[in-house]
Amino acid sequence: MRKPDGKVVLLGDVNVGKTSLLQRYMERRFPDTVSTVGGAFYLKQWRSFTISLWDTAGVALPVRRCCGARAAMLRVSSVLQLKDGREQFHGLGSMYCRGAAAIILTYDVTQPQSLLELGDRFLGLTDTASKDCLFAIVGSKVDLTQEGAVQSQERGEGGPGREGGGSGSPLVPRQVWPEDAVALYKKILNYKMLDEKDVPAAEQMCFETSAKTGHNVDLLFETLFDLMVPMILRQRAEGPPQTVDVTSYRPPKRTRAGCCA
Ligand SMILES: Nc1nc2c(ncn2[C@@H]2O[C@H](COP(=O)(O)OP(=O)(O)OP(=O)(O)O)[C@@H](O)[C@H]2O)c(=O)[nH]1
Ligand SMILES: [Mg+2]
Repeated sequence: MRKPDGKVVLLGDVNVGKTSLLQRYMERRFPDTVSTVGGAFYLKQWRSFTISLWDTAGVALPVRRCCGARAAMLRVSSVLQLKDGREQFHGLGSMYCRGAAAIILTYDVTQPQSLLELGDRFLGLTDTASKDCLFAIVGSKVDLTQEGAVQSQERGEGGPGREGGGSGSPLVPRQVWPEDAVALYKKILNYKMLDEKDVPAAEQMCFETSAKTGHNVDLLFETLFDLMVPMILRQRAEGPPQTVDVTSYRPPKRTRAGCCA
């Protein structure tokens, strides 16, 4: 089987809406979710490319509550003890990011702490991503804010016939502003030692979305896919073949001692 041509990973604190964003994009609906354990992926065909979209857990359950599959994951990950007593599968997060062509750092526009966590806790997990990795900063649940609700109404998003039509939830004041997301984007460039002129502009890579109404969800993924295409083509031209060519395999010669030459 061919390896996917590119990998996109969603990272972010627990409950920010990573799974909902992916389900809105891939399944065109807004179903109830349960907190993700470990990770899961979808495959998306984009033009002639296959792209894997990885969902990850915002935080792992404490070790003492782990059992079965979670305990197995624990064995392959280094556990980081956080100040508030939670434990994080630090190794798993960076494992999911390995080779990623794009990372979606997700926060909740009504929860400022969720934006801070991206810089403090999640950015370090992206060290294993591809050297050309793209970063999108994505505010979720914008339908919960007054202006988000109005915008969606004006654009007819989440209208009748779509699951989760309209917000329906009580509106809350926005707590994170687009400038805060742009500041995080610049912090990432600093961390990665990238020059602003060599990467897409912050304004292009910061999104406010709603998985509930669908606001900006297609735009987010499709902007990333379009930006990934040149990278995929370059990797194809430079890199090793993506499939194993069994016809070119020659068994190693055997020496008298019976070892391989
Ligand atoms: N109003 C509103 N609620 C949302 C939106 N996206 C997600 N939610 C709700 O937020 C809660 C958490 O959503 P998830 O998608 O499970 O969050 P997650 O980031 O995957 O959480 P973990 O898997 O635990 O890390 C659920 O109750 C969702 O219904 C949104 O755009 N608008
Ligand atoms: Mg989830």
